[in-house]
Amino acid sequence: MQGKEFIPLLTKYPLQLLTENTPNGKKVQILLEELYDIYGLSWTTRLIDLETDEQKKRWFLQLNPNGRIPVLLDAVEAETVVSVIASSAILIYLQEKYDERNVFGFHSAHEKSQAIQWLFFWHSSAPAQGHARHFMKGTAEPIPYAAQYVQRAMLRIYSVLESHLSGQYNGHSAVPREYLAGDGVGKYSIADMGTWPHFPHLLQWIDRIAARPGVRRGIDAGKYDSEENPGLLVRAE
Ligand SMILES: N[C@@H](CCC(=O)N[C@@H](CS)C(=O)NCC(=O)O)C(=O)O
Repeated sequence: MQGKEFIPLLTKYPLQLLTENTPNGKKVQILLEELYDIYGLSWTTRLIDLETDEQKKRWFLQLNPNGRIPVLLDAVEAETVVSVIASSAILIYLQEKYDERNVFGFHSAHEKSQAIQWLFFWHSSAPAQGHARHFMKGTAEPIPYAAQYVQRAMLRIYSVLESHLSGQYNGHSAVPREYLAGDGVGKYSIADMGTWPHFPHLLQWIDRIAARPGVRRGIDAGKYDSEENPGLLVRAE
């Protein structure tokens, strides 16, 4: 999108992020901070009050007709400010333009495509999370069929991520992946940044449980894995 009728305030700085600390805002905030660490990238942050619907006002709709954050404004030439909308598209734009060494992206076409595939996967799945919240908790009267439908849809989406990360379909190796995109165990990239912020409670829960000494010991392969402890195997004669 090419912005024309700009409010002077918005053209003052070369790179600006209009955001709020929501999952879609966070993913772009994270990439900007990562780019700062690697390249010293600087930008201006502008916070949008979603409670008062600032994002539905005319000035904002000129930048993003979808009336949602995040929006990235980039002054590409003296008189031209580009408005980039849709969080995953912003991640791709920033990575392509400001991450020259591909620290958060990939050199090879197939790995680059993997990152885009997983960005698309989550971008198209994320709205289902909102639908699930609505039909499971937000309706005045319970609608059991709808609640069950959206819950199943969400569980299916989570199971796709889980099985991808588990590496179970990686052929013989079945090595768990560390990141969503990239060969082998993968590499931290925009695909992870685009997905991770949508799981704040789940992640805290996983970390909280995983940090318990009893849990660490209770899942210790050195103690409980039959390959490492063949002496503990029980076999019927
Ligand atoms: N597909 C859009 C969704 C953006 C979105 O849903 N933003 C939310 C905050 S996470 C928002 O602005 N909500 C306020 C509203 O809908 O008016 C993207 O990825 O950028």
